[in-house]
Amino acid sequence: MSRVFSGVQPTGNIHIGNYLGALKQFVDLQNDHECVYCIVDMHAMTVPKSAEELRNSILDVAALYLAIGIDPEKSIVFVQSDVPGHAELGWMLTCNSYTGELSRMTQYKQKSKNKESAPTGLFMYPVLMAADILLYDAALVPVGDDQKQHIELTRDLAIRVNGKYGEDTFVVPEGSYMKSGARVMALDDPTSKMSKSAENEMSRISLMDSPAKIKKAIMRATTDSDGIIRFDIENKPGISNLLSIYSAFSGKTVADLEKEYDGSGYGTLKKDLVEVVVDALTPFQEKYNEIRHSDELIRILQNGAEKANAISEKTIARVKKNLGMGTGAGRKLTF
Ligand code: ATP
Ligand code: LTN
Repeated sequence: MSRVFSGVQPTGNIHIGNYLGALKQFVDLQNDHECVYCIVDMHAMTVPKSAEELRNSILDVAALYLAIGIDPEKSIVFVQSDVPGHAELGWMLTCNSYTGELSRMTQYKQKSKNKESAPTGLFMYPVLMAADILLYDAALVPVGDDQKQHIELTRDLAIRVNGKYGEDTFVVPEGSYMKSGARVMALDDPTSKMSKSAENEMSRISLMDSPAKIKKAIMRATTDSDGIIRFDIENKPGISNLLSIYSAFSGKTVADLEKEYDGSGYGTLKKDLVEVVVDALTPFQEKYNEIRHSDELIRILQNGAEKANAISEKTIARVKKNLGMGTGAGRKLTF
């Protein structure tokens, strides 16, 4: 069984973009893959926040993982900083990366824009992400479209190190992207991606939003004025985004939805979409409230960290051996 790895940052409200682009795949992949799902708190530190906020967000994402259907009996669920291998491998990869390639990362360019001095962590972020993936010998990485460039960098680093130190050093991973949902756009501006950090609350639907908030955001969603329900990202980005969201939640194809709503107004489509989204999110919210403050949640994360550590230590031992580092002393690493 090939291994899957992915991570979500514990930063604020997880939205339907995160769900449809990445999290939904996490659930689907667990039946025929060995899945490792991480809460990447070291990545979240690239944007400053208080200790309390970070700790709460970690548990929020952990509870959400379980609420959407990640099964800890099937998948490993853990917190990144509970496994020291991420930081160790991060340094080994840092020494094999170039400042030029990191400067070209669009996420870094966007997030450091208008800042007088950009945090070093933001610059190094993609190398740590590569370490996350390579640490688990993952073959497949389910993510949204916006992470494609980071996945390419991960592949480049793996291939580079393998070329220098031996082909058995790293498994070269592939990204996995959804057909509908890989890039969910903001409801108030369908030309930019739905984001946790956008100021306007109505630009997104968070997984924990109330039916009233969901209704308000969808009914207000920006559309064009020609009144025709047709998928055409270029000319009709608003309606196309709503059709994609509808399709991803309902399982109906966009073509079927176009037929179903042929001749209907935007209001009808939006009203039905509210129902589809509310019906999909309600069971997640119920499960979330059940487990968010339970001891069970902590036990699952501890158990997950133990299993993740066992895999990580093997990779670290293999990579250190290939790179000529250390002696194997000080830790239970067998070379
Ligand atoms: P944001 O940009 O909303 O602040 P993020 O991309 O910084 O979020 P994560 O929480 O780490 O942070 O993202 C988790 C997963 O969700 C990633 O795989 C990412 O590609 C995916 N994702 C984020 N936004 C979208 C979107 N609008 N559409 C589809 N997938 C998305
Ligand atoms: N960079 C990702 C989060 C992330 C990740 C990973 C995803 C960190 N490490 C490893 C997949 C695999 C983001 O911002 N969306």
